[in-house]
Formats: sequence, C-alpha cells, structure tokens
Amino acid sequence: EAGPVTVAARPFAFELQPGRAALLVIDMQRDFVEPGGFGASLGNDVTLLQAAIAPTRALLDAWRARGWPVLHTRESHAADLSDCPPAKRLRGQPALRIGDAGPMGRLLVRGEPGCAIVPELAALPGEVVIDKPGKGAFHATPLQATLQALGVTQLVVAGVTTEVCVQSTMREANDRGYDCLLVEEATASYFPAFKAAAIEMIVAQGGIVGWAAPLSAVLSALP
Ligand code: TIU
Repeated sequence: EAGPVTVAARPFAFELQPGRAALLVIDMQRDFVEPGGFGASLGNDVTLLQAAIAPTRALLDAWRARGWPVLHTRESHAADLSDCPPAKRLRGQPALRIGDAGPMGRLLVRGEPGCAIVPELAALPGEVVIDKPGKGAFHATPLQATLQALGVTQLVVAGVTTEVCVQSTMREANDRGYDCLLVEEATASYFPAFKAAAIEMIVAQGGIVGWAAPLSAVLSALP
C-alpha cells in the first residue's frame, strides 16, 4: 500500500494509512432512520438522520473503489431478547419497546425488516456486519478480533447517532488504541445541538477521543 496521506481535520491533521484505515458505518438501520422504527418509538424526528445517508454512501463508494476494509454495525438483539438487558428494554415509557411489533417488524430484532441497514448503504458481500447489543460496538461483539485480523489500526467513522452509538464506539475504540476520524456530514443526531457538542467533545483537549473532518477533506486526501 501507499504511504500515509494527510486529511485536514480537527484538532490537527489526521495521517490516514491506506489499507489500515477501515470505514466503520454505525447503525444506519431503518429502525433509526425511517418512521415506525425504534428511533421514532422514542419520540424522535427521524428525518434528521436521513441527511447522513448520501455522505456515508460517498465514503462507501470511495472505500469500495480502493478495496479497503468496510465494516457495518447494527444495534440488534436476538429474537428471544436474551442479549437485551431488562434495564434497556424497560427504560422509560416508549410507544413500543425493543422486541415489540411495529410496522417494520419487531423493534431492533435481528432479521426483522426494520433492523436492516437502509438499502442505499446495504453491506456488499465480503463486508463485515457486526450485530451489537449495546451502544458501543466493542461491547459483547467480535469487533476487536475482526479489526486485528484485518490489520486495521485506524477507524474512519460514519453513522448514527452521533452522541449515542457513534460517540460510545469512538470512546471504546480510543481506549483500545485506534485512531478515529469522524466524518462530519456522515453522522447525524435527533438533536443537532448534541451532534455539534459531541464533535467538540471528541476533538477538544488535543483530540481526547479522536479527530473530525468534513467529507470533502477526507475524499480529497485519498490516494
Ligand atoms: N437513541 C439514539 O439516539 N441512539 C440509539 O439508541 N442508538 C444508536 O445511536 N445507534
């Protein structure tokens, strides 16, 4: 592979290593992005998340064209909910709970229509899909072993929602020694102010969690 390339990022340049930098697309599932799913059941305006689809697709196209590693995650549970802590399922007073049947099937249950990644971003054969019962993608998943097997040391991160599963995953990855770059247009939140704040939290203090950059800075840097 070629040597590192420099992405103009905050808080300072990100030295992206071709072939070592995986694209990690977090939870771009119908259950978060479309009406009638888990995100809507919590009272959220899901249309706010749809802006992340096209920029994430641009990253996928770039990674796929170069043959670089792509991984997707899905927040999901087994049909018997054995991997869903009662504290998660019973929290609050949502319209529907995890495992309840909605218009896209049972919320956040593997194999149900709503659990699928949105069609624009669906995984291609050979791409890794990690089913994760938590918000962070390392908790109770094979993600760490998978990244090690691929020789990945850096994560370029997209997906939803910025301050929940994306930030949790970036913090977990940071603690495991990965350099993480969040692509700003390729992530979204039900709370735009939380998205902005999460990005600031990540890059503050000399990149205490990682880096952030606009999509154009990433795409224009790729060899
Ligand atoms: N509710 C919310 O903002 N997010 C989640 O529940 N999961 C993810 O972020 N994927």
